[in-house]
Amino acid sequence: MKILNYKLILPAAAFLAGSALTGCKPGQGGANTDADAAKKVYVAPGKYDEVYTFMSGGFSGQVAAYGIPSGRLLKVIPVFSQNPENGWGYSEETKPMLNTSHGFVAWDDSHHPELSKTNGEDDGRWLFINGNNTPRIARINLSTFKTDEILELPNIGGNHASPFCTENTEYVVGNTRFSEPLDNAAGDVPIDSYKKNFKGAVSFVKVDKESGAMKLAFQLIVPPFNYDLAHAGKGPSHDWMFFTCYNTEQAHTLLEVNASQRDKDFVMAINWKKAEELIAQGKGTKTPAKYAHNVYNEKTHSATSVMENETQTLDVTKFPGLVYYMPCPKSPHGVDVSPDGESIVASGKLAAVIPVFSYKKMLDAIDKKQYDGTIDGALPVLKYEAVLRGEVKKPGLGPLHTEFDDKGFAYTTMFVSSEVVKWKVDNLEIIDRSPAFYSPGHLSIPGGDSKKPYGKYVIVMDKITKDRYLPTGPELCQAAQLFDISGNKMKLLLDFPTIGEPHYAQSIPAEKIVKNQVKFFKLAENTNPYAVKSEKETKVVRNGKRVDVYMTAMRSHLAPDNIEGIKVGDEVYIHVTNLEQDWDVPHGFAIKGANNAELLIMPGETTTLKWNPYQQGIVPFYCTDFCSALHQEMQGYFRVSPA
Ligand code: CUK
Ligand code: CUA
Repeated sequence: MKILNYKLILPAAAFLAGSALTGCKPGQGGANTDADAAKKVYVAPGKYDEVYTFMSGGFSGQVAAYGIPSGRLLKVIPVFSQNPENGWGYSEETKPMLNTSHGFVAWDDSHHPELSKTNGEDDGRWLFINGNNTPRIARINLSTFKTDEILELPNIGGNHASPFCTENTEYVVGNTRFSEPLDNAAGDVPIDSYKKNFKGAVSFVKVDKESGAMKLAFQLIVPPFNYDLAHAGKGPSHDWMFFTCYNTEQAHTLLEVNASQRDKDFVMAINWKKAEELIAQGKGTKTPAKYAHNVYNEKTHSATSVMENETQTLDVTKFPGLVYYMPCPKSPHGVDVSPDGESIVASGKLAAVIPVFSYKKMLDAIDKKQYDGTIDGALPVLKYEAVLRGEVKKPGLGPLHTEFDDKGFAYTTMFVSSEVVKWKVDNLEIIDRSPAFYSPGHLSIPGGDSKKPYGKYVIVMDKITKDRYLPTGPELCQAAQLFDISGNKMKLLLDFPTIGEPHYAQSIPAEKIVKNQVKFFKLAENTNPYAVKSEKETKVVRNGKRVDVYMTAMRSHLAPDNIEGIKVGDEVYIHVTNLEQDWDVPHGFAIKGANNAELLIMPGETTTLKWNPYQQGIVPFYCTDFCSALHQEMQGYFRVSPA
């Protein structure tokens, strides 16, 4: 079957699949809306959820943390987008986080959260997330739920296939969605010189074991395909990364037709250990590249942005043994590695089977040179039959993504037929299927891409909501669905709305996060140059047109609270230090009519708002976060006098 515009037929396919499989009308959707399901998602008042789910905010550019099984939204973590709610990207301290080689970019499109791993298990330390548009990878500190680092990636045209952690978070790895000429070699080339001038680049970002600090270690220059999701090997396959490639036709126009010609595209297997060795031996080529590296320091509570100017590249066609291709039916979108590291499960979104490759057979095929030609005359394509462990037959239409539970089962989303399919990893037999509403993309099982899945739940992220919620005009909320997978049959428990588009989520038992929580920042350790440690130290300092206000916030007043001597045309920096040393006592700060945002200052933190008073008058300011019975008294005035 040739699906030319499968997105257009989705709702129909979704409804059909739903009806056929459950006998339910759309909108009722086979939900087990019974007392048992209600009980399973009920988290009593005052009780905590069992699992954290970190969901990408899609075109909001942020990350959202949910509690599971309740589906309660706990926090929106600002990452790539300005967030007026807490001044992210507005305060002087956080503005550098959004710096890029293109200047200040206050938005992105985030798709794939990835938890850091130790020995192949989620360790609860950091969460990585990709910026798809302006290629970036961010690192969120899960003890503070703050974005601590954002690294731009040069030489790539869309950081969709990203980020994926190797087994001990040695690297986070990303690859391009759109091949393009390397940045430094761009020149003025015609688009139809695609095959000659365009390239892919797989970025290996080294992660420091202690601090989590990221550094672009090297980039592998690969053929100009479109690259899609990937996973690192684990256990026996530890040294390898597996990427899906589509558009191996190398089309540059009308991809919906031209990139769906070949019967098989590829899974690209990269021996990253070997690449690392080659780099260590000095085989890398130093290549000019411009990319921003932004770091938020949790002691100064402020960020710095550095522009890097070089990367190291390896042209994989020049180093035999680095890259192999495994043929994979048809425009694969995802590849997932079983907990034991042996089965490599790819999903061809236009295919009618799920091919499961064997890592052992892959090594054998490499040893025995069981090739089916080469790419660019250098990169071996391994024979499909030689590397295949088997195929999951008739899984449904449009297999996309797979995760694993703790009992030897895999769960795959079917985008076109709108369902989740459960199959057994050892014999590839389908055990159960359940409709999803509608058109699921990714799914997330706690620990489901790790060596040791926790199982119990699967959260399915749907691309289309249609009739699941009260209508909200033309734009409907996006949605996730929670299934109980503790039994033999999957059971739909809950629908819950999400922010932006929830492409993917990673889920982790709550105890791994809760134990590391920072409840407030220690004032004594605050090294922000504008911090004041007591009310006595507050002051207003003028230097030409620049005025620095060193202010403190403490229940229930801001000090100083009557500030005169400001002139029209001044540049005023208000540095607010929150003197509180207790959990959950932020203060806010906002100025009437300031063309900016508010600040939300955590206990022990110093944050700065820049303000340009443009007209004479008395201008009130106040605390925006209800902090005590006397919160409404937490206010003050500026007097702005003529220049
Ligand atoms: S996803 Cu990015 S288009 Cu299948 Cu990972 Cu939604
Ligand atoms: Cu401080 Cu309200």
